Amino acid sequence: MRTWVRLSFLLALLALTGCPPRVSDRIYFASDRDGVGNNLFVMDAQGKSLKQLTKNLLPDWEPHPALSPDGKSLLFVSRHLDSNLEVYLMDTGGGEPVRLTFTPEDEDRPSFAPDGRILFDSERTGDWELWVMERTGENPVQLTFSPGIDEGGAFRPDGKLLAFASERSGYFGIYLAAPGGGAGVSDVRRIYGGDGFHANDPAWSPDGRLIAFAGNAQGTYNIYVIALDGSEPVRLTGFDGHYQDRYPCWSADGESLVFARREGSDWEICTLRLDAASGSGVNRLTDNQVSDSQPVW
Ligand SMILES: [Ca+2]
Ligand SMILES: [Ca+2]
Ligand SMILES: [Ca+2]
Repeated sequence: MRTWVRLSFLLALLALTGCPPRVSDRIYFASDRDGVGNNLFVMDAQGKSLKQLTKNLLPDWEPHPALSPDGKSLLFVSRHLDSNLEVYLMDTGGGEPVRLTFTPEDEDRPSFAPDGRILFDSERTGDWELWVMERTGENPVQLTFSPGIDEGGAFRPDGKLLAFASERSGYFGIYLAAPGGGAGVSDVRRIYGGDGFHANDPAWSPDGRLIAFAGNAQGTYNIYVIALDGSEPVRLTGFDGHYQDRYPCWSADGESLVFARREGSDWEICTLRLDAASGSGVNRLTDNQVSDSQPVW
């Protein structure tokens, strides 16, 4: 019951500012269903109208696609042209991806900043840090300087806050920071996790009031949503078995989340309406023996 009071409060917060117009009604995700590689696919919000977007990505890594705010571009990582991961940019309609990074170290988990630049993590200094670069791949600027992995960064839609995951405490936690004027970030603070269990995959609601994330405080990863006022998060999944849920991403209207669920040996894409009953509102969009993961909406 207490969960419901809390969730109702969070939904009321969302309603306060209304919702922006829907940009994308399609879900992009990674899948090895073609038997060749872990490639990018797109489908509608009912799991229909499936289309394959890439054909030659390697099978042994997660592309971690990200969708631009206007729904016209995708970022992802791949090592199909190199021995390590690089960031690529492509049109959502298809076409040849453009390679943006050329380093001997790995890059991972890119996302679009509201100003058009690209946020990503890289191991180019010998430690995983957050970086930002121009849309052309030029002028990379290092944002974090902390021992341990910093990854999965996401700018709030207004660009004034940065959420990311860091294991600087020994466990992954969700952190907030203010983007600095030059190199680096300021006012870094941990809002959840990082103390005895992990939390990762932060995703801003379209109005910037809430963050969805995956955390394993219950022993396995579940999807949570948290406000920025320091209050406890609300758990949205994990009431119907021992699944692993990761990579939440909001619908453009802020009313639903898409995420990846591992049941047994492979992953499926699921959606969850925030106003549905906890755990019972999960709708599975894929159902097969291959991996379908890292959805973006
Ligand atoms: Ca690289
Ligand atoms: Ca680091
Ligand atoms: Ca599957």
